Amino acid sequence: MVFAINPPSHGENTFHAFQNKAKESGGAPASLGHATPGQKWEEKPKHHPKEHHVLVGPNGKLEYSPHYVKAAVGDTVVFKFQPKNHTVTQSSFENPCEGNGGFKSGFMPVAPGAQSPEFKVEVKDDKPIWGYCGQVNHCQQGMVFAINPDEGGAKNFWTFKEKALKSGKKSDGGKKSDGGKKSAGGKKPSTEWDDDEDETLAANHDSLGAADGLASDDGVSDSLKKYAVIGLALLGANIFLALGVLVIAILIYVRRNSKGVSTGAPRYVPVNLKDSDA
Ligand SMILES: [Cu+2]
Repeated sequence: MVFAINPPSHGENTFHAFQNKAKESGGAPASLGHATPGQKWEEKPKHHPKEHHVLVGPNGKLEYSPHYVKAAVGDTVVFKFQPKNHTVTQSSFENPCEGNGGFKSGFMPVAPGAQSPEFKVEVKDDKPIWGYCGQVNHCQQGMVFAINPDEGGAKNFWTFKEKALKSGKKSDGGKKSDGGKKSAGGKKPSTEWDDDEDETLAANHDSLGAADGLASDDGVSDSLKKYAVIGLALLGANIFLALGVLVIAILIYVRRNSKGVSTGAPRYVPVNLKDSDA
């Protein structure tokens, strides 16, 4: 099934000759004009390398979006850093929050509204690639990613993330408030549960962040700061108001007293009455 526009009716390049060439090529797609004799069509279409885009910390969240990607060998995963200060660091399935000597973006501080710096990871084989954010306590709050995890098997992204979350709890003195939830049903955690967990952990992290001076890296602690400022302002306003009321009260008191002495007294002192009576 071929066609031609304005083919010559004589010579080598007639439509008929073109059609015959198409038939000779054994059903493979014929290309107009370029079908030189002896040219063989490749059996397997070549894979065109793709770029997979992953946002690092979108909307201030401590996560990569998407959490994991499926990429073919030769593809590139482009990490785009969103505001705050994150990293893209390679680790291993066994130790999600520890570098394994592989790729490392280093810290990427991004101001709100600024352009997203990028970090590219080339997929060289089809083995899973695991990674995390190296910012203090981000990995322990589940900020991990994977390329080609075994989603049908044991080494899937969600198990990897659980490991990351657990690695943060060890240093917390064995606090395991979520133990019950996780084992219930033995299923992968739902996203809803994940969000809850992130929030409680984020709250825990705030005190830590404030303590080690990294509070500004956290949106949550930023809002806490705001509340603190508002609270202080309110307190200040209250004190100011109280002082004002006190000053007014003193003024009124002083004025009343002085009235009693200077202006009020001469008018109503019954001295005149006494005088007229007498
Ligand atoms: Cu991070």
